[in-house]
Amino acid sequence: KYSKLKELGSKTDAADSHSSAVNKEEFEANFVNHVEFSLARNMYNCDELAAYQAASQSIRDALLLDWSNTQQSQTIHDGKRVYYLSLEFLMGRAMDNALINLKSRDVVDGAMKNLGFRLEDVLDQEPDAGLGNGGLGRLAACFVDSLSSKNYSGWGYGLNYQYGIFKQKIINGYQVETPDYWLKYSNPWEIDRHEIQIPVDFYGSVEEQFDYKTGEVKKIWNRGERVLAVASDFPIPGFNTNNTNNLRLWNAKPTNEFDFNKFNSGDYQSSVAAQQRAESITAVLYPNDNFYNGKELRLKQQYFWVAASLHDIVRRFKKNHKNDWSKFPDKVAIQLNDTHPTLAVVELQRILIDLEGLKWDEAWDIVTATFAYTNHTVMAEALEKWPVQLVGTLLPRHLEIIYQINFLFLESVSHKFPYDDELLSKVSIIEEGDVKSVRMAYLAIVGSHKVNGVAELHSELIKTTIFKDFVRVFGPDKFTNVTNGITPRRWLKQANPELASLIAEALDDPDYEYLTNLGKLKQLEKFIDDKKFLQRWNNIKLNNKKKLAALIKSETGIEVDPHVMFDIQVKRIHEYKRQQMNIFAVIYRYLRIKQLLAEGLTVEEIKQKHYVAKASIFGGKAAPGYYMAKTIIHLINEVAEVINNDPEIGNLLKVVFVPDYNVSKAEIICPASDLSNHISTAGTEASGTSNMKFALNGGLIIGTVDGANVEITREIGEDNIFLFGNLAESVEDIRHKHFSEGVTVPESLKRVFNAIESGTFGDSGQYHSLVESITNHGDYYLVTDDFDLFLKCHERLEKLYGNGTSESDSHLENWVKKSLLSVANMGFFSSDRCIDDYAENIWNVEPTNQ
Ligand code: 4GP
Repeated sequence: KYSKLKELGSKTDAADSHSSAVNKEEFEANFVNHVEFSLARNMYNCDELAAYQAASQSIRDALLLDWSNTQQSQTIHDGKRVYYLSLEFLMGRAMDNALINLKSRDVVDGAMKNLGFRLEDVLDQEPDAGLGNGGLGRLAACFVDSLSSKNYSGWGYGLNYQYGIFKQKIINGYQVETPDYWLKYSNPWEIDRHEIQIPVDFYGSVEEQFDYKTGEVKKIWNRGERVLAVASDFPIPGFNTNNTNNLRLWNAKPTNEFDFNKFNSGDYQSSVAAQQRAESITAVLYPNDNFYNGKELRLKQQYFWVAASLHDIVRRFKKNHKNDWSKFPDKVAIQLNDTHPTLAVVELQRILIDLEGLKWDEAWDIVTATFAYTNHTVMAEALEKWPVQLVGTLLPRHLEIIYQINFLFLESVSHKFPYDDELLSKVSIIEEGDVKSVRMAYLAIVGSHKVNGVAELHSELIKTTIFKDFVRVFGPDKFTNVTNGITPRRWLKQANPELASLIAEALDDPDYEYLTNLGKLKQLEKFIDDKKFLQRWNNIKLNNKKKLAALIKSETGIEVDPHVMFDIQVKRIHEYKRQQMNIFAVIYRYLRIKQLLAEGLTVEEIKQKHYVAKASIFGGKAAPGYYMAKTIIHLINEVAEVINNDPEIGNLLKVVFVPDYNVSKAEIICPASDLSNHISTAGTEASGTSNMKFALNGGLIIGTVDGANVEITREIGEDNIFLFGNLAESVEDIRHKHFSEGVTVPESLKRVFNAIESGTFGDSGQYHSLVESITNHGDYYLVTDDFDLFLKCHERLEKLYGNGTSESDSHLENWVKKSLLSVANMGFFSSDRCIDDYAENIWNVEPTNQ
């Protein structure tokens, strides 16, 4: 029977290579087959949505061969595997990415034409997989792409939320959230693994049992509620390789256990309700970025996910190594993406001591050698602290283990620093106080062998601020830096095919090998004095701006002239990212333009002498409970309404808020910027990654000396970036000064506040708290201190941009050259480099041979 199956089966021989590239005839036949048999339709009633589904399933079929070959060969090879645990994977769309990584885009483009469809329209049918909030989740998505593309054996583990990040509508200028039921139509990229079901337990109590044979006390967790974790797998194709890793996302399902007590007492409804409650665990992504809000369901999500993932990882290990636990850290590396998965540290210790019978110390050595932790923020409000009482109720055995970890840790600290009680209370995993809490970041540090920040400045900051006491305790070597990166497959080839193609031509690299060797971009420098090349470069930018203008028109009705400067800020809305400062600067510009008009200057004269014509383009979601962020969105929209409808202004200034910023929109927006804003208060943005996306696509940056802006400057040269603002080392002093001496609002900003307060942008009452946060509440984010510097920086860069058309010679000389030099020097920011860095310095793994 087996040999017959093998004969009938697809080629699953691990040695078989290049099985995945899509063949046109096969694709067409497969497509029709899927239309007829998977979708139960026929070619006469196959609309674009059906075409998307049939095409995806056909491509997926090709992908699955590589996927199973990869799993098979990784098992045989038995090297060390990496597991990236992240509560968020902000994947965006899968189809175009799969076509690019399989190098089959042209073939499928042709096939779709044959079948009567335009590939672009079909691609547009795919909903974004919005299983993340912002930077942290998108980073995870870039990392799984690089793990595959660089031939590592590396899986992602996360949750398969039924509702991803909400959809943002703008109604009367306000953000309105609507649910994103992204699985409305079945998801062709998801492989249901109904057979992989892992029971996860909650609540209950801990019992002590005395073992007469060993004389030891055994801890037994008498569980309460039980939920099943059922796997869904997403193949992650690598670029230019057959290596296809897996992203495994868990779904919560009820067990078959039935509450007979309730059933017998006739309470059928509530016994079913309890079962339904199980599914709520993976129903929805919490929509907060850089913010901790301690909801019980969130803690349940965290444990559900880490328990299922660890069970899976341990099972895979045991298949090859039985109980040879000392080998575990040689075969398994687990990266904690922020503190969200920190309970995994406790769970592995529990598995080893309670279920596998290891001694505490032996188990703990294995645990700490396995885990490493990445910190993504220093914002105090983002640091997770779960109340002890909540942890104890939900996970009674885990709380005991946390206490034991803390006890032994503090004991070791007091050995090293005798009589330093202050230090003990500072580094304790348990925070005493009104609400006794578990400090998850401290638990993650103690349970890991390495801790990293995500840009040099940030990695230094965590050592000197939030984790400084741990540097004393563990020494500086435990702390390291891995500067973030982005995948050039999605963020150059997919988002900006024209530029990617020009670069391939310039580098004489028809196979786009530079996309996995991004340092090669450096060779672009030789075109710096090639005027024709610069013009082609600039034309591509113009084309991309036209595409964005079309998106803006269809989303907002606003007409933007693609020849004006596109000045963009898209990211989550947060006071620390300072969209408020940007919109205040737009208001200031508007007031000045009105003043100049009143003084008798024409629009043309203003363009010649004062301001370039530009569109200020914003986008981003606010957490539903973040009032101030929502106020900022409202202000932007009201300002847009006034300026865009002011007949005197023409194309001199337009303001746009693009609703529902997401990955697919970012793919249109990033290639279309002349200038993008990365203007966080120094020391607050851990890294930023959209700065990298914009720069890689030839947009220049206006930014503060913060996060990865610092390293971008080092790589591309300070002449090619516009930096301004107070430095991180001054921020604390300035904040103190604000409180002791009060805040000084510069004249420029006063004018803006006066305009707001006089009702120019609608009822001023609604902006009160925003203005007050600056004038009366200490201006925590230093808007008053950086505002004039921001305006000055704009003056400087606008001179370089030129006052004529964007095609003029001076524009080529002063602007387009900078754009080229930026791109040429962005090689460092490939996420491939990050993954190699993690592999070498944190995980100790090597790529597999392909
Ligand atoms: C983000 C940081 O804010 C951003 O600077 C960084 O680039 C990104 O992580 C990836 O490292 N943090 C979050 C968060 O998204 O929720 O803490």
